[in-house]
Amino acid sequence: MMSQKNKNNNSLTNLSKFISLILRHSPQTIGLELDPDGWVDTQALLAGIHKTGKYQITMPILEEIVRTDQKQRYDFNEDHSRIRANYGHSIPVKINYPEKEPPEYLYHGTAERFTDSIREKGILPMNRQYVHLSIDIETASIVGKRHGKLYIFRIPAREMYLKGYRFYQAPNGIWLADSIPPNFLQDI
Ligand code: HQG
Repeated sequence: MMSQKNKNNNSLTNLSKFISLILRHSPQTIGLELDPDGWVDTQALLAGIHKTGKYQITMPILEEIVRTDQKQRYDFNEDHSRIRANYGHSIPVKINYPEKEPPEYLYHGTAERFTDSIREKGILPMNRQYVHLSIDIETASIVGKRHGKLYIFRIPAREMYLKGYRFYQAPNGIWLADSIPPNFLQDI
């Protein structure tokens, strides 16, 4: 039998997934619009989610979700009057991710069925604004398995950087790039 604690965790996870949907892809679902830099009014988010009738949400619950999120998916502004997603958007938003020199290698976990297309066209942002890259193989495995049978590409990020390609870092250590051309895909 599922414990109360698990039930609570599951419902917080579902709520967090819904918040991701709103803040990354589809704010119009609850009648919101993102600012150009991705922010929405926190009270409007709470009211909009409440109105769906699907989730119990209060400011303390939202603050707990933001604070405890394992991947730092969300941020409040200083006085918590606004909130945004830190990465993963499909909507164009202007978040000034710091451009940084990456480590020698980054990794991209994907599904085997995408690899022919990736070898041909490179790694593209697809529905998102950026390609998301992982700092290690373990993290890339988790990302890739979401899509099916895991395949991991190694990316010589430092070499690309020295050749003029830009890399950015989201607040949680996830690396972002505009795209990875086929000639920089390495098998591991
Ligand atoms: C693939 C999650 C065919 C790409 C994760 C990936 C991450 C291609 C899929 C973050 C392609 C897009 C992002 C091409 C790329 N042909 N397929 N040319 N180029 N692809 O979910 O990187 O938990 O948009 O390999 O953990 O999997 O939501 O990107 O398989 O951090 O916070 O197209 O989202 O974070 O899938 O994941 P996604 P992703 P959260």
